Amino acid sequence: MSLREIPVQDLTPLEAQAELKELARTLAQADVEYYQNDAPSLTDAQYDSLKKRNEAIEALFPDLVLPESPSLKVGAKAAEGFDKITHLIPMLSLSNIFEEADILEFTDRIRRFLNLTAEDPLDFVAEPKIDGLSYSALYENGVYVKGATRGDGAQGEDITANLSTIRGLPMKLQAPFPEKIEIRGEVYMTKADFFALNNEQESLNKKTFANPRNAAAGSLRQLDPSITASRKLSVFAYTVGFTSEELWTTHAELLEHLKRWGFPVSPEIQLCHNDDELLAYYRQMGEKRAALSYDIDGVVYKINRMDYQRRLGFISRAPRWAIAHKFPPMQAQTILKKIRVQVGRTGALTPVADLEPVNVGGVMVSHATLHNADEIERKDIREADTVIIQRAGDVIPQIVAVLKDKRPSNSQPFEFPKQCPICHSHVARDPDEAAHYCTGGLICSKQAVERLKHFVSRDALDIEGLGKKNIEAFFEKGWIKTPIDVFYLKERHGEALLNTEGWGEKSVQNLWDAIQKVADGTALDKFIFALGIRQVGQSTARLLAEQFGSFSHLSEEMKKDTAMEELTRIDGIGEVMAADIIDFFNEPNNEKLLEELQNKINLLPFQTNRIQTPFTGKTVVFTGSLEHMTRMEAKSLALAAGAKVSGSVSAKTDFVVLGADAGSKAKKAAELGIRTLSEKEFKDMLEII
Ligand code: 9MJ
Repeated sequence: MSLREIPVQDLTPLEAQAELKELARTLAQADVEYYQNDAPSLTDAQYDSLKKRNEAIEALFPDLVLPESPSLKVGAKAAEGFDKITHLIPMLSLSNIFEEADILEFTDRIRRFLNLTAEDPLDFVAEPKIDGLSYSALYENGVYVKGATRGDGAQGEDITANLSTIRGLPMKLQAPFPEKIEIRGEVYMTKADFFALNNEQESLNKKTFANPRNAAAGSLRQLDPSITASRKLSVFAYTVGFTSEELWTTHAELLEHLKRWGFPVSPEIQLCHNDDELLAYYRQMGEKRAALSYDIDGVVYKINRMDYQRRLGFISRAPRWAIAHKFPPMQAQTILKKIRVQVGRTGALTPVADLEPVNVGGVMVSHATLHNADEIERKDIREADTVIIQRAGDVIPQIVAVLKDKRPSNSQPFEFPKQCPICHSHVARDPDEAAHYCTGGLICSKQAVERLKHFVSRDALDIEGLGKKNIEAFFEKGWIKTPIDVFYLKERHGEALLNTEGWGEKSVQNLWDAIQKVADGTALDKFIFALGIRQVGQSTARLLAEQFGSFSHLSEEMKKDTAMEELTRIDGIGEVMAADIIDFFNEPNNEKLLEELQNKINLLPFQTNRIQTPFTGKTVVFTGSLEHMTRMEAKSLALAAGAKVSGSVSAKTDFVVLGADAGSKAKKAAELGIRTLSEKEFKDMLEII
């Protein structure tokens, strides 16, 4: 049983401590992915459920709250590249509720806090919760002077120039206005602008965005403001941070001032007088959500009276006077028309469900992932079934349930194909893996096309202008069949391309320039990644580039009997992956291709950003018991200093670090004439005092 499955009240203090640490790490990582990389790894509901569990454990074990606890943070730290701005007043996030019943708890809590009876009037303003990025815009004497992101709530990024490019944001306020005022709201991208941007990005072989929120974040957090200016961003204003003067006594009045000063304010906002009206608003917005031109992920309830807001203040980093009521993941019912099996670039077969198209929260969904054969069997998913599908955030739609009572009487369990649907080669399955593979290799045209798409993709050779659709078209025409053909395209098919519909002189020239750029100089790690060796992702490609320094060295070493040993000595490469790498370099077709590619591409040596140390690239062996550090600590210090750590002494060992009572390894080092170091010498060489 994993820690997370143990009910909070049953956790021992030791388990609680371990889990708090783990939760802090997971949530911090999710923050970085969400705020800085614009690529969330968890859905909102998953994130919130982990955060809730963290809070529940902290409530039971208050002594164990970590300094880096996620409950003490609002968002992510500011990214490198922008100057930091310290907010005049912290920029808060909102606490969340998920259930309708939680409304009563929220309003009850407020009544108790303010000492109001159930009969005392208590008004709320209910607003849609825009799924964008919060901004702060500072105005002095009615003129826009500074813009910031929320960052971690205390400090954000200086986006003064970027924010000023958004058309909806006024650069001057309509008088009268406070001398100094900080307006806060949300930057977002409409659904239509998001689709248009992604289409454009795709045609240029540039990164597409998973959803409008990420597109807005990626567009706003550009170091070059002209890029922000070229993207269509929108804003709403919904609150005020610092103000030199408060001209309003309720939130509703503030919204009127915001409009008068020139800010866009959501037209969906409503004044509510009781819980029933809040609930009705929540349901009404849930129904309206799909029809809105922008994404919302819930609604926000705010206490209307400013004097009440002041009295209520804040709990940790969220106001007590407001709460976000989130929508559940969007689900819909539809018919699964067909189970189709797709072939990927490595030959992996992935089943996909073709659905009767259905609107799920504003997005038409016609496919869902089925992961693998086991998943289909476990959920007993069959063609013609009526299914419930779910779309949460950016996650690919999934099938959550099959309505078995609606199953046709002649229904049959799905049989996974025994032949590749493209090349009809035999399908194999590794007993340790869930995936099935097409064994067709080079003769499978789908694998070939997918490999080509990968070869030129953004994280690989990054050939702008050679997007997925163009690769498919060029493959079909027979112009690009293997990666080397990219570099003969101009010579052999340049004329024909100029006469091809959709291509003009400028776009053709841009393509030649992009290909030439790759030929003139490509980083070694990008090239290794581009080859699409099974299991070799970007980080393994980087490891290989770093360890072997040049491509010729890597391919020479991979042909020797020692290849397996060489590879598995690298931290992060295991035997299975090593076997795939060795197979790749020893396959005769690949050998020829690699030679040709090396003649066409100027491969640049790997640029390491690691500091050079006396241990960089050296092999270190530890033996005996160390006095001032554990073996694990010593090993990680050596790895951090760029060393390889080995368990046994051989002619390839560069250093042997001797602890007390070092035995046979010390003797062997002496025999082989290998340099030995005392623990102190090792530390001195690392410049650790
Ligand atoms: C959004 N995201 O639409 C607030 N928000 O108020 C609205 N966020 C908010 N209000 C105080 N409508 C802190 C955050």
